[in-house]
Amino acid sequence: MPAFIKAMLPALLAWTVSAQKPQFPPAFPPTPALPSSVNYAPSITPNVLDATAPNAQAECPGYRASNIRETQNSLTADLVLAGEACDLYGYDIHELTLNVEYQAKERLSVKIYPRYLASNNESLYTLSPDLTPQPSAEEGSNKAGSDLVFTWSNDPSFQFRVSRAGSGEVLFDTFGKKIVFEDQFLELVTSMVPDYNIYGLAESLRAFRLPNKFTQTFWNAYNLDNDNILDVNGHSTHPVYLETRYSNGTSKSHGVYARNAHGQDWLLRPDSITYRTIGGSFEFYFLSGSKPKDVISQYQTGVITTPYLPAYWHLGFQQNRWGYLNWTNLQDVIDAYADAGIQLEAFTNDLDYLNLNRIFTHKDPQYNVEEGQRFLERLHASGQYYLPILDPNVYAPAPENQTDIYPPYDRGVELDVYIRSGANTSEYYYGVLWNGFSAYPDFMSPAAQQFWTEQFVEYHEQLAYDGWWLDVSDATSFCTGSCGTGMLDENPIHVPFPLPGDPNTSVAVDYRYPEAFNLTNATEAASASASLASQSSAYPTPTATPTPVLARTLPTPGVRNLTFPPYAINNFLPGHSLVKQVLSPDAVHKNGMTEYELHNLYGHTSANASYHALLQAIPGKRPWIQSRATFAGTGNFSGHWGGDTNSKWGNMYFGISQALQFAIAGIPYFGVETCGFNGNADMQLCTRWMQLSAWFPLYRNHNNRNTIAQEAYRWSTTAEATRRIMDIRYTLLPYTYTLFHKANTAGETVLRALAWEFPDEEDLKAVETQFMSGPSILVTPVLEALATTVKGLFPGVGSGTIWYDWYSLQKVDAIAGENKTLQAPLVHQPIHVRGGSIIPMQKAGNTTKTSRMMPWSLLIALDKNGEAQGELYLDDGISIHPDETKNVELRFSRGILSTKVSGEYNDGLSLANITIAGAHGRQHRGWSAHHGGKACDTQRAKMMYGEGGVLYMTDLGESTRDGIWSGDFEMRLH
Ligand code: MIG
Repeated sequence: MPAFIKAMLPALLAWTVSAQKPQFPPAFPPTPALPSSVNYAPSITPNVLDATAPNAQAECPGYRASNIRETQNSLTADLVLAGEACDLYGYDIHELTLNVEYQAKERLSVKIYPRYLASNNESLYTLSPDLTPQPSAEEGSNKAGSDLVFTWSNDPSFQFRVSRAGSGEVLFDTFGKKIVFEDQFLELVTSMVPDYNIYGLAESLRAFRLPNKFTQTFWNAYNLDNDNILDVNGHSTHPVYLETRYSNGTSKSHGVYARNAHGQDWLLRPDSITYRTIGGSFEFYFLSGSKPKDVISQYQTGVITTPYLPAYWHLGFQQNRWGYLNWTNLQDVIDAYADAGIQLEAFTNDLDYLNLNRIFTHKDPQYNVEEGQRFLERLHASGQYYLPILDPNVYAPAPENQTDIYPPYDRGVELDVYIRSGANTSEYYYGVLWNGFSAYPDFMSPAAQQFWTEQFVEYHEQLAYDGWWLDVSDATSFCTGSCGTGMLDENPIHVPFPLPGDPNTSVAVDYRYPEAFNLTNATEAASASASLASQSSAYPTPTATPTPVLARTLPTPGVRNLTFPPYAINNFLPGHSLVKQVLSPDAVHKNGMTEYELHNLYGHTSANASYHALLQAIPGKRPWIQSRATFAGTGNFSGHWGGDTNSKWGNMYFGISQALQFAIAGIPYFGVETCGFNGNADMQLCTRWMQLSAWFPLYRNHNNRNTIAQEAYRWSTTAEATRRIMDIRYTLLPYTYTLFHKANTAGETVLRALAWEFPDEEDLKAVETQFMSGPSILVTPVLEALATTVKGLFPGVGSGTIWYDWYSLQKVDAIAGENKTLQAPLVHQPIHVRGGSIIPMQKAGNTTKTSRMMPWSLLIALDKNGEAQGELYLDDGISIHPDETKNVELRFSRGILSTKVSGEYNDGLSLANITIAGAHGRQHRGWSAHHGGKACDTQRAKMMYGEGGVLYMTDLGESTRDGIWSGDFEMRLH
C-alpha cells in the first residue's frame, strides 16, 4: 500500500479505495490526509444559530468617546473601553480612534480602528487602498454643505447616528447598542425601520428584496453545490446595501458600504441589522442618494470606481461546454451555429484543452498547438474569439519523477511567487484542485504579477487566445490545510471525489431533467429515471464523513486563532468551518498577511493580475476577463458569471435577482449559464433561457460534461426563438454599448430593477420577474414551464408613461397596478419600449463586427407630449484608450428630430430609416432634413403610416452617406 494511502487512513471512513497508485482520471483517492499540525475540521456551532452563545451586546462594556477634535469636514475622537473587557470572541481592544469625515456632499465616512498599531499589525485592521479603493475627502467638502449629519452620544456608551440634513431622517442608528471591537470579533447594530427594503449584499442566490429574517455571510466559497443552494454565501463579497423608504407616493434611498474583507455575517432582523466580522475595523461609507440610481452611482463613482468599458465584441453571444474534446469538435459547433443562422461570437473553452488540467498547457493530440493555430486563424478571420478557462492554482510536479516536468511551476519557484503554509512557512502551501496537489500564486506580490504576465505572454505567442475565464478563484482547495506537504510525489492525484463525467462513478452521467419534462417527453423521462436508478445502484454516492459537533473555541488573550476563530460565521459548509474547501486561513502571503485577512480577496487580486497580464499579452486592447470570485471594486477590471446553475426553472428565475445584485455591486458584465449547467436542459427551458439571457450583458450557453448537448441549435423551436431574440440583442448593441459607456463614466447601470427607474411606485419594490435594460426597454420573461402567457406590470402608466410593444409598436393598454396578461408563445418574448425614448439601432449581422457595419436606424417612441430623447456613444470598440470617440444627443420635439454630435469618431455609415411610434394626431405628408448644415436630398425616401400611429420613413440612404454622426442632423416633418 503506497505511503500516501496509509497516511490517509484516518480519513478514509466512508470511502472505498483501491489499493493502487491513483491514476488520473478516474480513480480518486479520499481526502488527502492532514498534516497533524492542522486541527481537523471540528464543527463549530455558529453563534448566529446558537442560542446558548453569549450575547456581546449584553456582556461587553462598549466605549466612551473623549478628546473630540473637529474641523470643517471631520471629527475625531478617542474611544476607550467603558468597563471591564468582555474578551468574548477574541480580546477587546481597549483604545480606539473614531474618525468621521464629510467626504463629499453625498458621502460621509465613519471609521473606528485601534488607536495604537504596531506597524507590523496595521494590515490586520486596515484594508490597504492598494487592494480595493479607499475614498478620501473631496476638496472643499465640509460639514455645512453635507447631505448627511453625524451625531453621537456617550450615554450609556458611545453610539452614533447618521441622518439626513434638513429632514433629520435617521438612516443608520446604533443608539442603545454597544460597539464591540475585539481582535477577532467586531459587532455593531443599527436599528431599522419596520418592514425595511434593502437590496444588494451580493453574492447569494435569493430574492431581490432581502428578507428581514435572513443572514448574509461573506466567505467566498466553492463546492460542487453552492450555486444551487438558496441563501448561502456564494463566490463574492460585496458588503454594500441600498435601502429605499417609501412615503406619500414617493421614496428616498441611501446606501451603506462597509469596507472590510474579513469573514462576516450580516444578521437581518425585523427591526435591526447586526454586522459582525471576524477582524479588521469598522469602515463605513454612507451615501445619501436620494434615488436608487444616485446611490448606485455614488457608490461606483465615489467609492469603488466604475466598471470597465467592455470591448464591443464582449457583448456577442458565447458558447461553451465542459466536454468539447478537440479542435474539430469546436469547429463542428461553430459550423452548426452558422448553418442554423444563429450568431456566435466566441468560444469559452473549458478544461478539456489542458493537459491533465495544468494551466498554460494544451492536450495532445486533441488540442494540438499547430492545429489550434490554424483553428484560431479561421476563427479570427470570421470575427470570432477564443476564451479558454484558466485556474489560478499551479500544478506542483512530483519531485522524484524525472518525467513529470512542468516549467510554469518551476518559474514560480524561481520568482518565489507562491503562498506559504502557515504550519511551516519555509514551505509553500499545497492544496488540491483539478490538476492535483498545487501551489497558489500570491497575486498581491509584484513577483506574481511578473510570473503571471510572462505566462500569459508566452502562451499567447503559441495560441492567440482573446481573454481568460478565471475559474475557482475563491481560493479553492479540496483538502484541508497544506495537504500536499511531503506528498508531492503522489502527484498527479485526482480530487477526492468523482468529477462529473468520470466513468464508473455515480456522476458519470447526469440523468436529471427540468420540471415538466415528464409531461412533454414522457418516454425519455421514464428511461432517464430508470438509467438513474441503475447508475445509482451500481455506483452509490459515497456518504460524507460525519462531522463532529464541537463547542466554541475560547479566545487566548493576545493570540489569534486563525483556523478556528472563537466566533464562527455562518459559512454553509459542514461545521461552518473556515478551513474547508479553501486555502486555510493560516496560509501566509509574502507580505506576512494571512488568508484569514485576505481570503475574500483572492478572486479580486487574481482577476486584477490577469487584467494587467492581458494588457501585456494583447497590448492596447480591452481585456476580457471574468472571475469566479469577486470583491467590492472587481467590476473595474472583470466580469462575473452566475455559477454552476442547475437546468431548472427555479435557477433561471433567480438569475434575474443575481444580475440586479451585481448591478448594485458595480459588476454589470454579468451573465448566467444559459440553459443551466448541471443536469440536462430540455427544449422548453432552453428556449426560455436563451430569451432571458439575451438581455444579460454576458450572454453564454454552458453546460456540464455529463449532460446532453444544449447548444441553441439543438431543438428547432429553441433555434427559431434564439434567432429572433438574438437579432433583437444585436440590433440593440449600440444602445447597450452606450449604457456601458454611461456605467463606465457615470456609474449608471445596464440592467435595472423596475423600482430604480420608477422610484415612486411602491408596488415595484420586490419585482424580480421583470427588469429593464437601461432606461428604455422593459423585459417580461416567461419563467415557467409550459406557459404561453406571462403577467407583467407596466410602471408609470398611472402618471402618463406610455409603453409600446417592441414588435408591433402599438401602445400598451394597461392601467396602474394591473398585472397584465401578455401573449407569449414559445418563440416570443414580451419586450416593451418606454415612450420618450430614441433608440439608435443597427440591423443584426452575424457577428458584432458585421452588425457594426450596418446602416443606422432610429426608433423614436413618443411620450404623451409627443417628445423623445436618447443618446449614443461610439468609438472603435476595442482600444483601451480610443483616439476618437463620438457622443450624440438625440431629441424629438414638435415634429423635429435633431442630433447634437461631439467627438471625432466617424463610422461613415448612413441613416437608413426612422420609425416613430405613437405618431397620432396630425398626419404628416412629407419632411425635409439637413445634415452638417446641408439640405438633404429626400427624393427617394418613402414615408408611410402604419396601424396605430406608426410612421415609417425609409430609404433615407444617400444624403448621409458620409456618416450620419459626422455632423448634426435635423429632420422636420411637414
Ligand atoms: O468543477 O472547469 O463554474 O463553469 O465548467 C467545476 C469545470 C470546475 C466550475 C465552473 C464551470 C466549469 C467547471 N468548473
